[in-house]
Amino acid sequence: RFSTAAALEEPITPPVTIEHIKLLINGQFVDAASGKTFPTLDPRTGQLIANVAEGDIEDVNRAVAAARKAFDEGPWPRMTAYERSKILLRFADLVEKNADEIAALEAWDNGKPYEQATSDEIPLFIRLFRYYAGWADKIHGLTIQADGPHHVQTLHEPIGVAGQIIPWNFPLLMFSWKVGPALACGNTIVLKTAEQTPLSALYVARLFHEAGLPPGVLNIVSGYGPSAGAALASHMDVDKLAFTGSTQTGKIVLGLAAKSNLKPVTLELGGKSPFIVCEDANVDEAVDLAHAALFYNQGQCCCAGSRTFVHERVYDEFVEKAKARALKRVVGDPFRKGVEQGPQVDSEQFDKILKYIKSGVDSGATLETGGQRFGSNGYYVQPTVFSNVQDDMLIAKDEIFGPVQTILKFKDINEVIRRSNATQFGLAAGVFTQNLDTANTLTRALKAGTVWVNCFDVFDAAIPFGGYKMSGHGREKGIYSLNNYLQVKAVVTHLKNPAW
Ligand code: TXE
Repeated sequence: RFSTAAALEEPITPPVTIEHIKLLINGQFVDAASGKTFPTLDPRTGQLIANVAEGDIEDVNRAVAAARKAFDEGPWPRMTAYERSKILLRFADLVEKNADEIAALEAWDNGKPYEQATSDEIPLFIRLFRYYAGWADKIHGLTIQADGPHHVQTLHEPIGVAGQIIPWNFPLLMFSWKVGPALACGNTIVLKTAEQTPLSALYVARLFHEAGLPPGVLNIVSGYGPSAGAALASHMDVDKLAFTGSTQTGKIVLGLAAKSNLKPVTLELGGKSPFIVCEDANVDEAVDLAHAALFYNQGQCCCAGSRTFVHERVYDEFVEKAKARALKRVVGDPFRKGVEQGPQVDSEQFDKILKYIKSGVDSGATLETGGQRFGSNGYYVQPTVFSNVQDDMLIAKDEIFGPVQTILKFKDINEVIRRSNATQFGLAAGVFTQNLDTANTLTRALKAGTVWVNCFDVFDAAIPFGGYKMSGHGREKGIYSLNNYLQVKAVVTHLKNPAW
């Protein structure tokens, strides 16, 4: 069964000391204007890790002013792209050198297994900055053949001050997806971290300055959403907003952007992604992949494969094996070796998940395993599997954002396409089949920003990510993200002698 809950009683001391708890404005770590702080808590115990400066409207104003000055007066947007690229590369090197400490902060603040932060999140973070360092000096416009005596070209210019609001599930990855392309394009930034996980961004932002980033180019405001976040989204001097978080808050920030200066907004929001196991699938492989697709990061992934559709011919075998796999999942202190699942990020998420589990039981789904908190300390939840889930149950419709697998049965491909698409979300989908025609039919029919075929959660820096429908607007990563941070200026010059 699960690893013993008793082992949670004495949390392991994380291998890092906390140095940065202030806001980063104009290259300086400073207190909040109000002098206020807020607690960031250890999800293993609910105890205090540190009190962090709490940014609010006045701090956002100061940070935006610093970013504006750094943009308007330079040198950042006017540096050669090669110089900017070298700073991004030096930063990536420094993160690599300090990877263990950064991973420890990430695991401590968020609750994710230290080993996973080290093996997945930090390497993806570094790779992403190296990828965008490669783009910095390859951003350019076009020359265009237009009718009439004109020489026409486009200039691709940075937009200006980017406001960025990130969540707590992958604090570093979300930092990289937003900061990497914005800086490569020559923008300046005010980034608000999630109140649950302010620590790792402050650490890496210091490394950015060591790497040579000029003051004011990257400002970090820790704080709450309705105060600091809303101030950023509605700021008249922020030229572009990028947000990752819940669909509900996405609607709020889009409204704030519209009501203020109509700044363009990219949104990466929630999901309820189907993971489709076809009748010809190798069941053992499908079980393992579907397990990882849901349980990774304590189930706190926007693209989690949270509706596991299984063909009726392999359904019983799949459910049996999925249950066995969940029972083997090692839950425990994220700093212990071999642990696959740590605590949920905070009491709010923990309570939300337990409520959904209760709703699953009440609505008649079969609870195969789990369903309770794990241990008596902190925010651990047992790996939970429901079978016999019906489309109209809340656990099949809402984003649970926890270690709760819901398994649904299907009969034929048209039915599973219709049911997969019958959701407000459209972030990702997984398809498990050995038949090329089935794979092609599904990949073309599914309304999702990413379709993974016989794989899941592949997060290469070059692959775009984003949602259809209420899972968001725009794409991050890859070449697509550059457009989020560039203005296109058409320059039309009259030609006196069009013959040449
Ligand atoms: O999200 P919020 P929460 C989903 C997931 C989770 C639920 C709630 O289902 O259970 O959302 O999580 C900032 N103006 N996702 O409450 O509120 C906030 O401070 C401006 C999916 O944590 O969306 C934080 O920095 N900003 C998701 C960020 O928004 C505001 C990842 C995200 O918080 C604000 C996280 C406001 N009025 C949760 N209110 C994903 N797509 O991966 C809050 N914020």
